[in-house]
Amino acid sequence: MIWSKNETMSREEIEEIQLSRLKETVSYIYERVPAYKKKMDEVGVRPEHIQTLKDLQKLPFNTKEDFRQNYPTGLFAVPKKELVRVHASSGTTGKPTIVGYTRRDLDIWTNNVSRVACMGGATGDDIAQIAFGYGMFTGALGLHAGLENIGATVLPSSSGHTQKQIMYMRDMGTTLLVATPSYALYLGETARNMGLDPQKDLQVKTGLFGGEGMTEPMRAEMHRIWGDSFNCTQNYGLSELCGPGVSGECLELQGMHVNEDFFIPEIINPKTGEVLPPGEKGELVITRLSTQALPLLRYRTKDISALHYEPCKCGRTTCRMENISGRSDDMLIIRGVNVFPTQIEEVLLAINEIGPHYEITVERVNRLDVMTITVELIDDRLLDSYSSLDALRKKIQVKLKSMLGLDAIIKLVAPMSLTRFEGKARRVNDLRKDGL
Ligand code: DLL
Repeated sequence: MIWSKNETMSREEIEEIQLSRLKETVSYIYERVPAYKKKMDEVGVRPEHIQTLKDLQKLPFNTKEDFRQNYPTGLFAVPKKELVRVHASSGTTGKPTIVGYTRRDLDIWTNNVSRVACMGGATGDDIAQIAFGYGMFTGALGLHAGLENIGATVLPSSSGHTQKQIMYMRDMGTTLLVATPSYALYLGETARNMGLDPQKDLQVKTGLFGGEGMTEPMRAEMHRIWGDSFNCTQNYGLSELCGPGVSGECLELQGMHVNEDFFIPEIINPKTGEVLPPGEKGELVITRLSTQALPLLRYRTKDISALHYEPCKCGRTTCRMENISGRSDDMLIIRGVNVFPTQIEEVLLAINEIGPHYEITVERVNRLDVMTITVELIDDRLLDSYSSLDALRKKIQVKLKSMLGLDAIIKLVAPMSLTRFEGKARRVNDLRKDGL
């Protein structure tokens, strides 16, 4: 099912809507967001200079750093009392990135998520279990609203308590699962460990996965668990651009269709900022249109992708972005949570007993991401006392958990035992790269 007729417009129609919304958005931001007006003034661009879609390239970029500098709500275009919802995602330091929505923003967001859900095969008959963590993360409430909007029955089971999730799945006859792809694999494995055959004992026919990338080996594994005819798609978004609902795979699996009447995607060379032609890989930059609370121009997502404009066999004409193949910064996604090494460093540096040398290792164990942080002690006398070592380990764990919301294994090692670097330090060892 195609949710909106705007997904099947001709290229001319799409571009016409984009241009008129772009002009409107640029004037709106220029009048209402002083930080962005200042940036435009610095490069000498005024709203009337935007006459064609190509003129978008005259505008300065935005990054997470702009959110940091304008924390918490300095990039908002409406006063706080006009907001009806606030969400947040990780920032590059201790402070999160705060995003907000007016009533109208929520309605647009919901409809965009409904489109993405339909792209992945969802229908009003589905019983949809949402196994994303409810809270400040945009994933859960975003998919929740989008699925309710198409008439599906939503089960907000949230993440965790995995065996209970399986019980709900079985007893309620869940037909659609929303989760990060790694959690979906873990759910499947847990079902098997509970003596169930997911293909016979459960009725899950559709998976809408996102919040982190799903590699092709992961997709193949999903089919092994849930069956060959399982509708297994992923969708994409980020909090700064409302959350999920930016783009999603349709059942043709030829990349993720961008909701182009609300988002203008560009691909740039991350080093030079130069805009690259369709088909070329680079950093995805997105302009968010028709938004009241937090309109954003040329937001650098740091995600690596490419754009394709040929219409798709599914009938949609919106452009497709290739599934994300990496990031142009060092952000890690661990169990769907965005983690910047700088956040970890900030916690470690505030603890007296440990030095500035550390290594982060992320692996996938039993389908779940496991993060181990190896930290050097300042004084090796601590190694003689098991109880002090254990207390220190726990202290680091608690501080990291409160900063990131994630558990980590902490290994404490003797002074001078970690590798030293002459150039840029390589502190992150991500061993999950090969798919599963
Ligand atoms: O993850 C929004 C979302 C939730 C999208 C649920 C889809 C489903 P953030 O927490 O701000 O927002 O994280 C955004 O997550 O820049 C990507 O690096 C990564 N990401 C999200 N979806 C995908 C995907 C949500 N399908 C960051 N493939 C983004 C690869 C993804 N990476």
